[in-house]
Amino acid sequence: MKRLFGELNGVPIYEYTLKNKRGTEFSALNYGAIVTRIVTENQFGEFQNICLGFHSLDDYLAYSPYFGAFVGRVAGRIRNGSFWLDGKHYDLVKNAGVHQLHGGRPNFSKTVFEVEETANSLIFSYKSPAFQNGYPGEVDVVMRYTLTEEDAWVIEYEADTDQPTLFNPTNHTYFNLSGDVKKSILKNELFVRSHAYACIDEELIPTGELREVFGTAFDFNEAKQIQSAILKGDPQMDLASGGLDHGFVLEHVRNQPDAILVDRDSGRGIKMETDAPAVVIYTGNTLTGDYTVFGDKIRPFSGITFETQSLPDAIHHPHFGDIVLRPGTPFYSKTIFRFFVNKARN
Ligand code: G6D
Repeated sequence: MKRLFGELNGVPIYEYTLKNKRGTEFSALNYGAIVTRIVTENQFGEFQNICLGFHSLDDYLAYSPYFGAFVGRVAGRIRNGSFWLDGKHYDLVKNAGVHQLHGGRPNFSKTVFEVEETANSLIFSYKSPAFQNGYPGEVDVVMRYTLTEEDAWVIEYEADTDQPTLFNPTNHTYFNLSGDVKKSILKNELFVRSHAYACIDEELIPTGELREVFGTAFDFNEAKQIQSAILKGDPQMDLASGGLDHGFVLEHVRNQPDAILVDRDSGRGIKMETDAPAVVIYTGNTLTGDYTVFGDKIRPFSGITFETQSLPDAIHHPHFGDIVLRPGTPFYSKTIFRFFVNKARN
């Protein structure tokens, strides 16, 4: 099912909606593969949208801090917007001071995709031209969102290149499980199966140090309220405007979630599972500006992202893992967000 959402340089922008038998709805645009709404039930049987977004395309064009967006070719910051690969030096488009953020400009979040609809999936495809934003290789990208009958949102990324290049995509949906943008995510309980995170500098770029979480505010191996971590404090959080904006190395236990987020008031929760080596968790620390989200003023901590990926700036830190995409070895990665609700007892 689709409806016209707006028009961009004469190109129609559609909002596609998937719905399952439980009544859960999931909508996304052919622009940026942006997830505009995820409507799920709370413990009282009310269906509400649990992600940040806008009602109009104009707002996405003017304000969006990557709301719901497909991010690529490379998520996060690349120091000095340049890198060496196979003995060659590449200069990238710099869109964060002298650095590159989320693939440069225009990146996937600002791209119009071909979309194919199936009964429970939306399949987005795009051919990213060689040297787009400075990256070598023409890359064929196919990304699929599926909404299952069991309330799982599945993201599958596939890519193929004709030249060695970098590829490390993610999705930038900000969840607010309360269904009410006025409520912050600070009281949400967070579990992350991670023993170490990537330290950042004052420009939010990984320094290369992987620091153990034990005994620090970054230890979410037992679920705790996000605000308790922030109150405990850590100089690393100060660098990120008083919250999380860090890559966590995931431990991955078979058939177990990598992260869990719970909002006790609404009864809603999410279990996140991924095959990606890491997740950048951003608690919306710098969500400010002169705009509204579904009618409410944007505020810090009004959403939280789970940006599954290899650690940011991996190309400059060999121990962060390999994000080089080579011809003949296609990229595949899968992330699942399982939505659940703990119903109120009568
Ligand atoms: C990402 O890590 C970054 C943040 O620093 C940035 O502000 C946001 O995207 C827009 O999560």
